Amino acid sequence: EGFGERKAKAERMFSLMDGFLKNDPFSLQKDILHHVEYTVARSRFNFDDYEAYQALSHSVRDRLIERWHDTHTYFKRTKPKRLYFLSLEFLMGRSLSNSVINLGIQDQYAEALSQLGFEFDVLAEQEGDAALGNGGLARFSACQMDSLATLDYPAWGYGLRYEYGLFRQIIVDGFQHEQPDYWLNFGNPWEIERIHVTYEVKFYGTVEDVDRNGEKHEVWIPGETVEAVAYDNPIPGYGTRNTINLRLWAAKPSNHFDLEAYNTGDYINSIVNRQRTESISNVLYPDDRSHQGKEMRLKQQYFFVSASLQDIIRRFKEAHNNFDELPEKVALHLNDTHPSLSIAEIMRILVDEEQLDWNKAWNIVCKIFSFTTHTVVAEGLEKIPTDLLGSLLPRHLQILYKINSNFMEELKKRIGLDYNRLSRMSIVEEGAVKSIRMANLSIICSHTVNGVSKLHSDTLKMRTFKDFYELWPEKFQYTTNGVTQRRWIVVSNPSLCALLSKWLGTEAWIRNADLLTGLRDHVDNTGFRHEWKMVKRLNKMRLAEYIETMSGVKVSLDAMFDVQVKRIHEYKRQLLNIFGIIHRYDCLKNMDKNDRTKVVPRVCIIGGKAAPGYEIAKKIIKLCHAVAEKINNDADIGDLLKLVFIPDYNVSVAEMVIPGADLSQHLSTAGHEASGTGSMKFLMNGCLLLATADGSTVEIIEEIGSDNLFLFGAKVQEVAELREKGGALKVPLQFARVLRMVRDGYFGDKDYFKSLCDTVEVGNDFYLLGSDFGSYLEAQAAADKAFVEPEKWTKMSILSAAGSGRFSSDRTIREYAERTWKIDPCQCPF
Ligand code: B1N
Repeated sequence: EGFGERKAKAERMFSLMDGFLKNDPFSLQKDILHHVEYTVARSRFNFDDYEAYQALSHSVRDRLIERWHDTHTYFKRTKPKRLYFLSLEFLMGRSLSNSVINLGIQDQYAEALSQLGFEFDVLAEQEGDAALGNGGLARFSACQMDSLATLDYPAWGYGLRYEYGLFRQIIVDGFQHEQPDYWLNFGNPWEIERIHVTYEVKFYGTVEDVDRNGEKHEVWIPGETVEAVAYDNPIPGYGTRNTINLRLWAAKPSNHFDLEAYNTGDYINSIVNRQRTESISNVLYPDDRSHQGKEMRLKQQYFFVSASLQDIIRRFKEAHNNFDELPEKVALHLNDTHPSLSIAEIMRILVDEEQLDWNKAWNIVCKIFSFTTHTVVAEGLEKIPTDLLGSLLPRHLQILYKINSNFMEELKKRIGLDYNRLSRMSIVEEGAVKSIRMANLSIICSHTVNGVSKLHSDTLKMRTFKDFYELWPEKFQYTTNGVTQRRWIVVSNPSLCALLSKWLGTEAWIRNADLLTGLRDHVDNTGFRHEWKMVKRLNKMRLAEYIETMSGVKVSLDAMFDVQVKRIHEYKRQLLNIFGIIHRYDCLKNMDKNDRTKVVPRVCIIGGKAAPGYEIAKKIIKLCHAVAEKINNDADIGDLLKLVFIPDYNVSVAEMVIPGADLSQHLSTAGHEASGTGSMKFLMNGCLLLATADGSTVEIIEEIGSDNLFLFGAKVQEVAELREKGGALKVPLQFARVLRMVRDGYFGDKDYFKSLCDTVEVGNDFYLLGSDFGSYLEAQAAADKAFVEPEKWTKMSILSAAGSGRFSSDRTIREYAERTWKIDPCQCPF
């Protein structure tokens, strides 16, 4: 078929299609009803909210698919350099509102639905979260996908389609219990199953020497084969036709599976065995920042890496015929070390399968990878025991050894025989358990190593990766994290969105968050401030209603809504917050009745999940409930203080909690939070921060000024010194008193809380709760003082949002694209 014929055929098909789908309310209604009848298979006269949601989603999906096709046809035709963003975690949350907003047809849909007797917002609530990730790292991946699409970059995301996302947290008697998140139960309209896009992924087996043209070569003879199937998730950009792809892999048994067993007649057993292979992509590991060397996790990583790279190489070969061009056409980004087996896998493909010379392959490979690390301390870095790796992926282990021995040779030439340093920099860690250091591998092979904030990057250079920094200073960069204002303002805070557009005189801030600085021009306008306060109040109402349904606690809208929501970790110091609340309660109890009138009423809100095996984190959750029980049932305290724990904190809960917060807390011991991205979402929503000088907070201060937030605690430089003092560390009396109350069983469960109390006892207090407590209380007092002057508070709130533009993931992505990936926008014409 010639080009002319193909074009004629395409035009005829397009005319049969009747052009693109139409977006006027009448056409939308027709489409929704069509899906009610033919997709959901319900009667047009009888369908409930969930069925309406399904039909609605399918009509949105159709529109996404059109743009997805056009975008990819355009990329294929223009052959730009592409970015492949490799991440084992994506926290996408819900898709409906986000898609409709990014497609720009929100109003049309609202009207179409109301004519059918439905309300858009009610249907949107029917959707469950896609929770294929743990916390900040995973939500940051999702924000970056939104920005890549919006800024027209030719990018693909790759991930795993876990059948069980992050566990659901339920609270029984104050204790966390985990329940499976079988999120695909009711179908998922946002994915497109590609039954024909499949790859075989191999495991186990042996490596054998073969002779190839008189030369000895190693060849892997695998022992088990699993098939990877692609599921595509369209990611629409805002204000552009570009719709990029997030391709997630699911495991299914290969058709060649266990032929032996079929022949020997063990038919039933072989079918049962197939289910084992399906289980590879079954469940997301719920621990962030701890790596346990589990075989299934390693299998997941390799399954993901192998399928993604086969797909990427296939696409490359379709358009290009020489691997020398790879670095000009392909950028591979490692989101943390989780996908770093990619390095060994691509070497295996180029050397073993494509038969490139090792050195030639290595030179190519070193030009295509970039790496972002989200970890601060060396102990948190990922390591894989060589025993495990060698049995699952014998050829890859050989490749890793060879990469390492080449690197060691080169290194000796550069630094001489400094054996301590050589062993620190080696990819292979000798020791009780010999293992592969995935971070060292990633650094060695990547052209750029990114930190996630300025402070984080300084720590990487001076401590965590000092040896590597001294060898290759030019590799080390930082690109401060960001969040997308589309999700975190436009979707989650529509009233603020309208207010911003009104006073900025434009909606352009939705694609250019720097324009938010324009709010500074209106900060002295009382009319503006009044509207600003009204928006906050509206969001507080929404949150208060939610709190009442979830926990039965009635809260006053006049109280300060004080929020700490994030994964539960000792370093994030939720315990500091709870101790502060106990102290506040204790003060109220001991206060003269007349003085109580001057007290600022507070609603303290805490939410977050503890990793299932993390005992101390689980005790923190229990303590929070125990303290809440006492305070909330103390009639004497009334509205002056309430404490509520919000169960099952996730993306959609965040969308409601964040806009309703007056104050948010970010309490990590300085030097432990690589960046932190929650703070950026609160900032955009005009919520004041109470925070330590850690991670990206340092840069937030540069943008909004130290007068507009409540800063406290030891600085990074002081932390090491304080730790050295150990038992001689000064701790305020109030801290000792609060600790004593918990120890003495004031909140019950004395024995259960003992080990928790021990973690903050003088001499044992690694995260320095005791020594930061005094300054924490001062910051809290400053927040109270500011809150009683509503005009002052509102100004601080406006100036927070006005300074949040730098923390848009659009800025993050533009920096990565220009500096690290060297890719250009590629906008599909309308
Ligand atoms: O990544 C976020 C940062 O804002 C946070 O400061 C950082 O703590 C977070 C293993 C992790 N670091 N490491 C992880 C997640 C899952 C896992 O299996 C580690 N998450 C972070 C975004 O940069």
